[in-house]
Amino acid sequence: MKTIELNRNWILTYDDLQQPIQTEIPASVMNDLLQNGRISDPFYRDNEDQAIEIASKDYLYETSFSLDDEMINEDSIKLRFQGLDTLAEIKLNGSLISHTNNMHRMYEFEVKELLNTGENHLSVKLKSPINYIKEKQKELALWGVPDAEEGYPHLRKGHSMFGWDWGPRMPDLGIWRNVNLTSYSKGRIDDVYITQQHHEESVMLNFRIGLEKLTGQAFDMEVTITDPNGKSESTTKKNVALTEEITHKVEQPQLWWPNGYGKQPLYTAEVTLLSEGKTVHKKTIKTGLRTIRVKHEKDEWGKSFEFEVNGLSLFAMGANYIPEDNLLARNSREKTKRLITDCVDANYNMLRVWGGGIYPESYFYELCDEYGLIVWQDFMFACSTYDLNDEFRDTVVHEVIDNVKRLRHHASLGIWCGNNEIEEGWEHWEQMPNDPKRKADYIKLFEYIIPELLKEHDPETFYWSSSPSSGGGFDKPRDPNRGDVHYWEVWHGLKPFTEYEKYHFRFCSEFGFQSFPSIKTIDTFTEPEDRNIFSRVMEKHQKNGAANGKILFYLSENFLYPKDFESLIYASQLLQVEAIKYGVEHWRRNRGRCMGSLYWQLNDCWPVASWSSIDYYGRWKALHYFARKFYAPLLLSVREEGENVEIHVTNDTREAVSAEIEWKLKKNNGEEITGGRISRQVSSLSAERCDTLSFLKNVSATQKRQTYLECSLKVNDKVISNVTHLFVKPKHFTFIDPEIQAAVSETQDAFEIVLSSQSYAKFVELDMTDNDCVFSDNFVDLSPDRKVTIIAEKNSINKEVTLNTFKEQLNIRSIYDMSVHESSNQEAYGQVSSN
Ligand code: BMA
Repeated sequence: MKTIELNRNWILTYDDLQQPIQTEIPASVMNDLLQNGRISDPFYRDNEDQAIEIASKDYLYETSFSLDDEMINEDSIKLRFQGLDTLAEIKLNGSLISHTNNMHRMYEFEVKELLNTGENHLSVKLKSPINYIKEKQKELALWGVPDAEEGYPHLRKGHSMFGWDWGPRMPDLGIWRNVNLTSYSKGRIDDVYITQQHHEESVMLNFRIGLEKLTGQAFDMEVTITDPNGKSESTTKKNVALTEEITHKVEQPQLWWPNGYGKQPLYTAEVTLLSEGKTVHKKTIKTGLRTIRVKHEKDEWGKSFEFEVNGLSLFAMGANYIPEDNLLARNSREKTKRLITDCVDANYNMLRVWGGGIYPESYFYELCDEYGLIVWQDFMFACSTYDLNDEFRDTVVHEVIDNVKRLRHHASLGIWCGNNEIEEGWEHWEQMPNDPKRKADYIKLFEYIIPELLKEHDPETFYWSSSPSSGGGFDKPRDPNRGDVHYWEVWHGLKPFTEYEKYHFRFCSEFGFQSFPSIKTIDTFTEPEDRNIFSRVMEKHQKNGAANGKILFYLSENFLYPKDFESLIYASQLLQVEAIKYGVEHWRRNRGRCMGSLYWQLNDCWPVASWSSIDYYGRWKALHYFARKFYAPLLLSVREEGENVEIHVTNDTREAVSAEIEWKLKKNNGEEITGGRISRQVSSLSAERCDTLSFLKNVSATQKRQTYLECSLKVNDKVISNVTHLFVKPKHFTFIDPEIQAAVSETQDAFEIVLSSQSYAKFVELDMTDNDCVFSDNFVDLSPDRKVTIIAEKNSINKEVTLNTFKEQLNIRSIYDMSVHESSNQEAYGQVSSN
């Protein structure tokens, strides 16, 4: 068997293009035009507007390649496209091979009869997706979200490429994944499906192998398993049938665990097809040994929804993942790796691949395997109605089978989910037309066709028909006591952050709050005159209609009016922190009843104001630093209940801990008023209220505006976390100028910043003016008696800098600097009685 890649030497042409463009696969029209200076950056200012015109034309990609006799003489030659975006007419040496209609599936064609020894010519004509959906929409109007181009549900192309409430309307076209030719004689391995049976001391692997045979000759099969230490063992079977089962026992298995619960050892399975002792075809699959189950069982509150890995129920912590770039040709393993490691750095154990985008590249899942992130995988359907005609059904069936076969062996794959929010839409969204035919199509596709396909191709992975859902059949998809919930009353519903506490969802798979990205990111798409959140350019990069007003509403509820544009950006990121932290801490305090928190959203596909915690350029917003804190395996949290202050510890580690908590009630100048210590044993995988403090009844309303609580959690003499808590909204708290000092020194691999302050400082942000850096901690709180050391690893800075440059570029601000302070007069504090 021989494979040649056909990814090099392509040219792009179209009607108005004078000079053809040389390119490579992955290729996209907009990226090729951009790279060759034919269009200006579509992400800059309002350049997005040119995209629809570009996507309203047809384009031609062509390549030539030569083949030798050896390849031509084989019995079969397959031309394989891993991803065509989307409406392609494929010709080989002038003969039409096929028309395609689905970017989410793979296409393979037998082409032996069309190929020549020597030069061959392959062309892919891409038809305009915009013209297509317009035509189809005229024939049959399908409902979809108004933020995307009308008619998008007609085409199996990433929905959000047509626009979303965080995405530009930029439906690029391209050949977005590998193209290759494979020649073989005798036969090949068509399909390998591995299942695992876990026993006390061993795991039994069962291989179901499907063959394609082009000869009557007998084949043998060898299965080799290599463990994470490199030790191999093989099982052989002679004279195999077209479908064969082989079992292989792994003794003393090394189990795969999600991040935070253990290691991620991976095993390699090699399946070899042999004829007369010679290798005919070999397939290699990496997998991890684990069980992942979703427990959806009746209990005292309703019905659980919890992930159980190797028998251990875990609290899912993470966020929702959307496509990383609107121009898909710019994606890379390197960029995805950075994003995945950023998730691990923030203590995630799960990512939800949201259904309105694309099925990610295989390296995305390989990275999730390696780093221990469980993948919640939606099928690519979201917030829309579909017409389940024969053509649509056929292409979706291929799409499902292709992706299930591609992804089912990944250790990280935790759940298949039919779609995003469509069941909820039918039940709760007024704007969704009540169309019985489309509703019947919904049931057929998500509650019959897809689960039937999964029974055949991946019965081991749990299937959930929609997110959110209570189990399907339009049975109260928003029920807080069953299944998963998307909770949007905080943000879309303008409810206060405290509203989260009213609910004890079983699993909150979406909730979110918007913020603006870093000023450095805003600078990339604006001119100075645009830097006002209501400017036309800033509004172009804000896709959720009423969102800027919402940010300002929540701002008015929580903070003083910011003094300038940059302070407003900073404030928006703090609001986002306050919202999401409030929700997560509440759900983690209710561990057991609630078993998951996935905030909306991890990342951005272009520079935009959105719900993300990491922006398009990979810059961490305040929220990502806080995710690291509120998703820490050991979480210290404080909550007020009337006159009482509760101190909670949530322990998501596999060991019980002896928690030493120290609390201090302090004045805004940092002076200690009273304090105490709490010692408490917190069992593994549990949440405990460690104490209820009653000092608040002695603190007057005036004093509350000048008093804060500082708490630290120590385990084994190590401070795990330090938090401060205000008893009034930050806008009503009297912050004194903290006069923050930073002593910066250099070690071989890092810069070390020791922060100190003259009075209480909240949300102290460190940033570099021109460079980017991920700090060991950020947005910290300072008290005069507690210095905080922050490390900036040199390899986390995007450019080599000297100590002097680092110092020059280091910007520090806190909540005090956000607003104008006219006077330093303070209200008198008075006495706080100590009991
Ligand atoms: C959720 C998601 C997305 C959307 C987000 C923000 O409902 O599923 O469709 O972008 O909310 O509105």
